[in-house]
Amino acid sequence: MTSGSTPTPVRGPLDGDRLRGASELTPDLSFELLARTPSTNEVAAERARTGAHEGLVVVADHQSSGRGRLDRTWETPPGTAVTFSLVLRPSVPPASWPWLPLLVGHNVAKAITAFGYDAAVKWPNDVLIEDRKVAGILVERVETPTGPAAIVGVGINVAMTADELPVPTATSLAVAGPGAPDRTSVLLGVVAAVREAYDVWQAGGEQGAARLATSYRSHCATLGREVRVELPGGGELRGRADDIDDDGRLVVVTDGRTERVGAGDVIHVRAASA
Ligand code: BT5
Repeated sequence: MTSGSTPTPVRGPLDGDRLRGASELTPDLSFELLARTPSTNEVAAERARTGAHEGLVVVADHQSSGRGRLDRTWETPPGTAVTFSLVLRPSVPPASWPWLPLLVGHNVAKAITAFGYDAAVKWPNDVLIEDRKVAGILVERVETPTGPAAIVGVGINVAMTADELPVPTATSLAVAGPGAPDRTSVLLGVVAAVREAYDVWQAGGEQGAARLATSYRSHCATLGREVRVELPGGGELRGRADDIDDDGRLVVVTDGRTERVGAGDVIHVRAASA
């Protein structure tokens, strides 16, 4: 199902009634549905600064100027994607914050897997199906009068046809297999998975942190692969992705040396065992 001749998947607006129902049933989540907005991360950051509680989910039916990391853009044609931002107010120690983006990527991948896809997370938090990006995550810290908040932005390609994919490295649920779920179901499944995992992690102390690290390591598609890492300041690193350390950094073995990378774009070159 990867050709441009794939029939156009069913389109329709997000279901506001289902989101209202979910808000009533799950007190730790509430949904604010916007028909169109430039960036849900910007709206959610503003809501957090003016007192939004943990668990507010700002959803755009269409996001017109989505942001990626490092001033890059996130493009989604109307009616084809899930784009939302979840406000969190983590109480874990500051040293644990770097794990939050990894937790989100891991659990978005798990939620997509639960819909029947073979999804995996590429360090730190790109979600891939067959090595193509189906979801991107942008976690930003904002200062608010009641302490720092995390804005967890998630974009998932749901109903795009092959012709609508913004870049050749992208895929969508509709392209990856027949019978893609509707956008509202994807949104609710993903938000619930992330919120639950976050609560378990927060409540679990050191044990929770260790469990997350073990689970992330065992599902991360990057480990064991030959990688090229484009570093944020320019320059790159080539080697074998050997581990994720306790601070969430990628450990790369290159020419017998061990380097730890806290941020960067990873390109999977080939499987180490190939
Ligand atoms: C990301 O950045 O992957 C983070 C994307 C976060 C988007 C969400 S949507 C809700 C919330 N509100 C926002 O404004 N943002 C968040 P990065 O790793 O920098 O990847 C960006 C790169 O992915 C672009 O430069 C393109 O090459 C590619 N790209 C753009 N749109 C894409 C798409 N829909 N699917 C796959 N790849 C895409």
